[in-house]
Amino acid sequence: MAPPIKYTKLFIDNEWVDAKSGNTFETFNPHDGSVIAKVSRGGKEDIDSAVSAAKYAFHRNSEWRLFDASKRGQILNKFADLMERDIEYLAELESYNNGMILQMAKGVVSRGLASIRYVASLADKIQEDTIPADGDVFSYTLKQPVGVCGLILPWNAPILMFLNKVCTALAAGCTVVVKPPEQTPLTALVLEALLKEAGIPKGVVNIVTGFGEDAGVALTHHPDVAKISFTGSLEVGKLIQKAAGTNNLKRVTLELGGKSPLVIMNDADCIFTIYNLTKYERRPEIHSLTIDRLDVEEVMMNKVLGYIEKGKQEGAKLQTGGKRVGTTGYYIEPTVFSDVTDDMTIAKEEIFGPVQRILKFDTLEEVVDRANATNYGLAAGIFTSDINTALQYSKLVEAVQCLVRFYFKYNPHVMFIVGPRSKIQTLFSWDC
Ligand code: TXE
Repeated sequence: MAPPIKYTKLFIDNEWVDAKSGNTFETFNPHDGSVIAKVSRGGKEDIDSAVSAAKYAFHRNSEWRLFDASKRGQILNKFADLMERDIEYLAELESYNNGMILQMAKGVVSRGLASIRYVASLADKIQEDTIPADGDVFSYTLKQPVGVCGLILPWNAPILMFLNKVCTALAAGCTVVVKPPEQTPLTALVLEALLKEAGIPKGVVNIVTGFGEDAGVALTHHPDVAKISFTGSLEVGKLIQKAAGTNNLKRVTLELGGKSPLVIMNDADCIFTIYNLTKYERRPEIHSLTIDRLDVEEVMMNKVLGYIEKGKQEGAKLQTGGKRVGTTGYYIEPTVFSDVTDDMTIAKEEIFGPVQRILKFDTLEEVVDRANATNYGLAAGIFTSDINTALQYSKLVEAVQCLVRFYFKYNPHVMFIVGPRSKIQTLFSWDC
């Protein structure tokens, strides 16, 4: 049964309001493409209202600014308690609007609770330095919240992205305007209701649901926004960086696309089966434990199917999958290509869907150079029994994080493959 939809309006200055334009947009259930709800579509005027509310709440004499740092931590812990109380509903709504399976959504919410409590513990640990200065001088640093933060979220992990950005900004004492993804706006609105229930003061957290080209652009160009934290595409990240440079030089933090090289060394003691990969001496079976990967909307699904066709046209060998599942919803079969070469489109560009590409290499040095030759550097991984190999690869691969002997157990893209050891070292590439 579908979870109840409780919130569909903007949240500005502690009130649920319609967009000034009165406009709304539909949000969909990726499982069957049906409309779940109509949500307020905020634009520039609504962003202006939200930013002025956040700016007022950031005034040096405001309730929020006069809070003890420990009280910020207490409110965040109360927020986590409320999320725990409503964990079933949050997980069901995330699964309903984003398409991830319920078990994964519950795992995501649980991880989110842990991250809130960790960040809450830091609120009163932001320490400064005293600096030895010559003469009769007392010199020290004072770390201050940067101000109004614009937080722009993507569709692939709505709750986790909301918590990672909002809770850290609040722990630091900032005020925020959140622009949730137009594909999956619903859980952000529920989280806002829980923040209000937890006692966050008026104007500290504001939510403007809407699209990038109006609400998103207005936020990144607003002169009273001190910082933007963005997760999304490389293309939009460049636009945001440029907007900051041509306006008030606001700070910008970007988490963009990924092309995560996962290296399987010959000494990997994890059991692998690579089935009928013609170039391999062995032809064992792949037992894919992969979950059918949902794309959140039809345009994303068609983009991934386009890459699959491109892979076939350019000569990669389709080992399994490659098609849409059924005719409703946006499911794509877990797909594996072998005989992929670095010059192929599917090797160079990010495919935000369940498409695994298998490439071969000879030496660690070679595979590091090839892994670093992409435009991305988000995550990487390696399976090996040799600690020196693991440490060397982790040091040399250009990625924000490198996982050794496991890989994103929450990530449905990743195909868990079991069976006898492959004889040839392989470079698996997954996007995540
Ligand atoms: O991102 P977009 P999407 C990558 C991945 C994916 C691609 C597109 O490659 O295929 O991004 O995903 C808002 N000014 N990642 O469409 O378009 C938009 O409304 C301001 C990797 O989700 O960048 C949404 O809220 N805001 C990443 C958010 O930006 C703008 C996770 C993201 O939209 C805007 C997600 C503009 N001009 C996508 N245009 C990861 N590392 O996990 C759009 N937005």
